[in-house]
Amino acid sequence: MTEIATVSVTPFLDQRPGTSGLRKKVPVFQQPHYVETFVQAILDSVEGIAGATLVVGGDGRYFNREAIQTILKLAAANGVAHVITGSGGLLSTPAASNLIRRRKALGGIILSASHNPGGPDGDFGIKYNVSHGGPAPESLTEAVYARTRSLNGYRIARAPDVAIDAPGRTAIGAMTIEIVDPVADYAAMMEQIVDFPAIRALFAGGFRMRFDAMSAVTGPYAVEILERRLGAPAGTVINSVPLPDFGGHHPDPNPVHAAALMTEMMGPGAPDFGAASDGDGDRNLIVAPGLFVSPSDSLAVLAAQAPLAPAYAEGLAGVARSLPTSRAVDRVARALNLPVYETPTGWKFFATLLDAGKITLCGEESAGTGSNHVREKDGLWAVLLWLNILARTGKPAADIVREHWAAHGRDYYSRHDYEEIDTAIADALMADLRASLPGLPGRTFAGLTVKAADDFTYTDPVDGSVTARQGVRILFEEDARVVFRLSGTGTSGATLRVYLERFEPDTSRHGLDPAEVLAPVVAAADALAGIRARTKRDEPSVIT
Ligand code: VG1
Ligand code: CO
Repeated sequence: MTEIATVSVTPFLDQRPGTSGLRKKVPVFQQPHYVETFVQAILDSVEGIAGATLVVGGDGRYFNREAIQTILKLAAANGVAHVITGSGGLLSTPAASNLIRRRKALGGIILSASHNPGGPDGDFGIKYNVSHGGPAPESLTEAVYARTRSLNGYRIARAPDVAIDAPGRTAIGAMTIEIVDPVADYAAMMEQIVDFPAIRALFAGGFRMRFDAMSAVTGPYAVEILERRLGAPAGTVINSVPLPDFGGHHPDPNPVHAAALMTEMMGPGAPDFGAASDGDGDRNLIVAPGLFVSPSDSLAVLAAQAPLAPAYAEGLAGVARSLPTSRAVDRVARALNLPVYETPTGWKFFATLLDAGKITLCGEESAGTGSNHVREKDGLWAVLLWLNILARTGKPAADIVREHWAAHGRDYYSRHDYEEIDTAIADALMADLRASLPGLPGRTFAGLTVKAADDFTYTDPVDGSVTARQGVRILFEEDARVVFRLSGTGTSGATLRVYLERFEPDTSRHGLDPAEVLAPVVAAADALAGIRARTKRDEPSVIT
């Protein structure tokens, strides 16, 4: 008989999930009872845990293995009947979402801090996904948070660690544990969505690609799909072995953190196509030889060209983007007469729209793109859809983008992040900005005149839930826009994100440097919010 212990605890008061689950430094999660308390709060807050099937897995970062063993013992003690995990405890976020759906699980516990660095001093995270495969809605994450502050104990099985490194079955007490190949179901799903024969023919014709898995979870998925099933040459996928510290890098697929890939793609003899993914495999970076494709543009191109893939051959029901994502996809929607939705940041807001069949594709400026195939963003899926488009059109990636701009206009775009600023300073900046909103229309900043200014409140068109204070947006008469918000995924201090864009309809002006085009918008943003004076920073920490 497996002994079930009840352990008393003093609640932790800092376990409030952010944009995508609870994220903290590894040493915070390593405190005695910390993981246990948060997971017990999840198990207490979700209805139907007794007898349920759960999916559990993570991106392989430092502390993944220990956390999984703890979660298995908590699940067993709380009456979960069956757990499905990937061998080694590995599951990319989109693969976990797929498993929850395909296996009709009650939900899943995903261990990741996504694009944040890993290792003993890096970041860790835990989030809960519900039965549709997507992140828990805010009503549930807030209930979990309330529970963490009130519970006084957790239940855990006193059992030895179980072996999860190879596919098979094991158990803790009455709870069975099924260890699956993390890639198999996901790869099978991709074969149903995109045109594998066309992509296979593309590679057979000598098409060269570089995929940087950034020493994170996507490596095994990319090797299996790109190299084994699609015939890309061995070595197409680099940094393909998931490492607990991601080789010391930031597994964030943007031009700054994927610098080696960018250098190769901008240099002589660049491959025909470059891509990268993040820590947990839900983000994607797309780069053509000599041309970085901004995630907002990538979403717009995919929306315009998706019907070239078998899964979307009948067209799209609609599209959605998060507030700070550029309006490029709106222009495609207008041209195709499709509904377009603007949501707060974070994938959880797309789930109701996808479930209701209102949209087929959606995305975020932070390199997240996805569709109705799962309820998470999906990095490798976006890369495969791009390959499908390249294979079926026979055009170089850069031509696809330039022709897109010629047809719809170009939304020059950039994001400026000010990381680890003092929380009080960041809060005051946002509060003062909010207070100034009513007086802004008609005023001019750095030559740009404010047309409209508000703090975004979202009303979900499906379930009617209202989410307020999701970002300050300022629209200028000159068809430029700036959005300000504070990050909900950081683990130290505050991160101010400033999202900048400007529309340019004139094709002869589509080859300019985004920094040059956006300079007046940057100046206006500083004049509006006093960023430099308040933060005492001359420059953002990261520009993407
Ligand atoms: C960031 C991004 C957001 C994304 C979130 C989770 O959130 O801006 O678009 O959904 O990370 O992505 P924030 O609150 O820091 O701006 V991931 O790849 O962590 O699951
Ligand atoms: Co991620």
